[in-house]
Amino acid sequence: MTMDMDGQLILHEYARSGNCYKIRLTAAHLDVPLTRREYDIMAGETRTPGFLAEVNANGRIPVLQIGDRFLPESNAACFWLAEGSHLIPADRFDRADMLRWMFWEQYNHEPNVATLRFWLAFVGEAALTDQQRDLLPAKRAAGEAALKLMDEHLGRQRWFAGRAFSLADIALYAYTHVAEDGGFRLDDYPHVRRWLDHVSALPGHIVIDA
Ligand SMILES: N[C@@H](CCC(=O)N[C@@H](CS)C(=O)NCC(=O)O)C(=O)O
Repeated sequence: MTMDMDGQLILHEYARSGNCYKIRLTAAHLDVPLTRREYDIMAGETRTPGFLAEVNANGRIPVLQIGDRFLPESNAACFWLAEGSHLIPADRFDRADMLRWMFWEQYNHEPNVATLRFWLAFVGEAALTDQQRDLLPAKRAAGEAALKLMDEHLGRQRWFAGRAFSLADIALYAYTHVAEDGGFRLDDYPHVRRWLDHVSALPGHIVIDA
């Protein structure tokens, strides 16, 4: 596909992050090249005065740099990349429904499914603060509720929004396919399992960095 890319695209990222992977997966489906710049979030590299001043005042990756402009928030960056492409439904309702699932991902899914992956597989349970440890049961229950809702939806339709694979599927795939790192059992969600296989079988698919 042809796109006006306003110059070079640089992804400021931490390669193991699902939020960063969403953007790489979107770009892969669109055959858009990205230059990758890695930050060690475990060492606080997104919290330096230089990063806060120049890249993202919110102190987080991913950030998609488009020429001399910086776009934080994974789903916003995916949306910028996919504008006018087959990854965004043409139908007005389906397009809004795609955004619904992307907002839902950020509010109901990522703060639970991704946070447990980060705490348990990256930080390690022994190194959690008391406050984090107290939050584990609530995060577990909320993550399971999110996966159950996805499973019910995918029992009725093949893709999240409309009749085709879209950014909603990319946004939700990123942390769902690695949910077992956070202690979730994907076998409890057979429709989710089948959908994960459909997504990973698509041409253009790439895997997350280990
Ligand atoms: N809502 C943001 C979340 C970004 C986020 O939480 N980034 C994490 C890694 S996935 C981060 O940069 N953590 C490092 C820190 O907070 O210092 C998005 O979707 O991009």
